[in-house]
Amino acid sequence: MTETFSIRKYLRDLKLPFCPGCGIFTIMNTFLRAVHELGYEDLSEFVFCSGIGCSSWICSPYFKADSIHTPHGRSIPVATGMKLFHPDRDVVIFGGDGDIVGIGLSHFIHAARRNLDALVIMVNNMVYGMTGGQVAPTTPFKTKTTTTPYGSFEQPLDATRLAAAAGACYSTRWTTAHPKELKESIKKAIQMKGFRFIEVVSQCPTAYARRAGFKNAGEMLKWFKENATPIQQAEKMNEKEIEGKIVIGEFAERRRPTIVENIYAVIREAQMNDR
Ligand SMILES: Cc1ncc(C[n+]2csc(CCOP(=O)(O)OP(=O)(O)O)c2C)c(N)n1
Ligand code: SF4
Ligand SMILES: [Mg+2]
Repeated sequence: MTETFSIRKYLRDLKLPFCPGCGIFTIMNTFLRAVHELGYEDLSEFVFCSGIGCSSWICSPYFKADSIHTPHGRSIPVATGMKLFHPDRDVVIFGGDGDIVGIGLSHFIHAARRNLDALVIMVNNMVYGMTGGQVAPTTPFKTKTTTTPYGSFEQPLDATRLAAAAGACYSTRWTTAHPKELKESIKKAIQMKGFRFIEVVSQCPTAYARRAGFKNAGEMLKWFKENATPIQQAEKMNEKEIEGKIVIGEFAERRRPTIVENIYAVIREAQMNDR
């Protein structure tokens, strides 16, 4: 890798729709930097899939690549069809927390269980950003949003732990304040097989920050840095100590047959038995 990194190489010449200070810029940049460092000259080996929401705009139509937008929450089932039809292409799904583990939660669990050969990158901005900042399944307890003006009364979902428990081959969480670790995880995940999940806790200065008590994106990044707790350390802490922390690191790493491998193995076996 001698050539210097230029994000433009992988992007169409279009104006990006994200607000100033949004964490999505970091995630988009980090993904393309990882791709560059792995030596991909272009994105032709990938197929991208996304749902609806700010985070779902990361890949389509901005990446110079084959990509598809699906209805809200349905990126994983559509990506399953894409992967079964084109097993040779690397499927990458981008989506928001609402998209992937709100409306799309059952697809997420089943894809991990089936071991769909795809990489899911979930932007967890802790809110429904594009629609104005409604509470999401990932909103921290007691946080004020447009639909919880007195604070959320629900405990948030731990998507990374859930993916690990459901059978994901790789499950990891970082924040936008950890771009180096995120980049290394993306590189590792691209080179692995099976269901791979990367959660990125990200700032939404427009629809989340102020209501939740942050002045701006910078304050949110500071909060990410100060509260990020490596999983090895978190495992030694009790429930009270871990409250309000963002547990980061690799939660699962394993190899098991993917759904594509299993389908073709079953077909081969059935054909042998029919002879
Ligand atoms: C079936 C359906 N329900 C609701 C909506 C409205 N809607 C659009 S985006 C969105 C939530 C977006 O939140 P998230 O997925 O977290 O993405 P973000 O904008 O925060 O990146 C909702 C509820 C929709 N488009 N389709
Ligand atoms: S609304 Fe929030 S998530 Fe959406 S682009 Fe603006 S800052 Fe980013
Ligand atoms: Mg969101």
